[in-house]
Amino acid sequence: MEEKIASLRDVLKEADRVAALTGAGISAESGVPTFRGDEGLWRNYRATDLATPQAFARDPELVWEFYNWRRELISKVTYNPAHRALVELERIVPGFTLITQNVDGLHLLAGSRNLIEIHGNLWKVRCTKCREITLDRSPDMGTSPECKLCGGLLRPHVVWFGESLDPDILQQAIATSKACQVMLVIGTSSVVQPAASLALEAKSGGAVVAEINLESTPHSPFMDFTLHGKAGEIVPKLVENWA
Ligand code: BJW
Ligand code: ZN
Repeated sequence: MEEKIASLRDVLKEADRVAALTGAGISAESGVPTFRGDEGLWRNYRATDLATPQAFARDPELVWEFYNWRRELISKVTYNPAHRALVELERIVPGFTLITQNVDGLHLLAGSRNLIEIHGNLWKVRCTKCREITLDRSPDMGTSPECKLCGGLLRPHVVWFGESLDPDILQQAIATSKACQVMLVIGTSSVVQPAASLALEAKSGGAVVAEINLESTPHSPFMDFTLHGKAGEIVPKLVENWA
């Protein structure tokens, strides 16, 4: 493992366009539940009851209860050494871009700035009537929060199943993936599209792709590096002894 980490670090040192694609696993060590797996959110909650536009249309109060519970939980946790290591990588690599599927805001809190949040952000809300997007960090939004501008019902500014990603944001993520020389794929099960295909874009653009995950994923077979273990332990090692 240490050898693999050292050779990936050597590859990173040679690159000036590096991308990282993160998923829920990077925040697991901060105490944020992942979606899939034994401890995952979708084990106790059905995604179709909570994370689809149909669920919100049917029962907005239930969906808000779920998001308030997550707001409350995430408001009490903070970033971990893996988030910090990506901030460090942004500082040392000239063209570093972080693409995250996470909506928890922990990359921003840690200090990442060149960041593309492809599934939105839990701390933003969007009016279902006038579409205004606002930042609101209240841990409890109530179950029928209203827009201050028009009185419309607010919804979380996140991307649910069956919804399209913001086309500009998706384009930015695709362009970054196609152009990078190295992509680190950290803590994602690589099953949700179109996010998962970004690693394929990187690979077919000639990038070295590296997966950091507790376990294998459907994308492991085409990875140049697979590092099995905790993101909070492996990612910081990639930025150690850089000079
Ligand atoms: C660790 C660790 C540690 C743990 N260290 N590692 C093509 C084919 C098939 C289906 C589709 C397709 N195109 C579109 C679809 C449908 C759907 C989809 O992909 N379904 C699949 C599940 C089959 N996609 C969509 O609907 C997308 N929209 C779209 O494509 O629009 C166009 C369209 C419209 C209409 C019809 C068809 C197409 C939108 C997807 C939006 C996903 N939204 C969510 C919720 C966000 C809001 C919220 O959080 O509430 O995003 S779902 C959830 O999954 C969340 C995540 O961002 C996303 C990915 O999950 P992630 O991050 O990978 O987490 P996990 O839990 O799955 O994995 C964690 C990993 O970490 C594991 O591997 C662990 O081992 C690892 N781990 N601890 C390192 N310490
Ligand atoms: Zn409004």
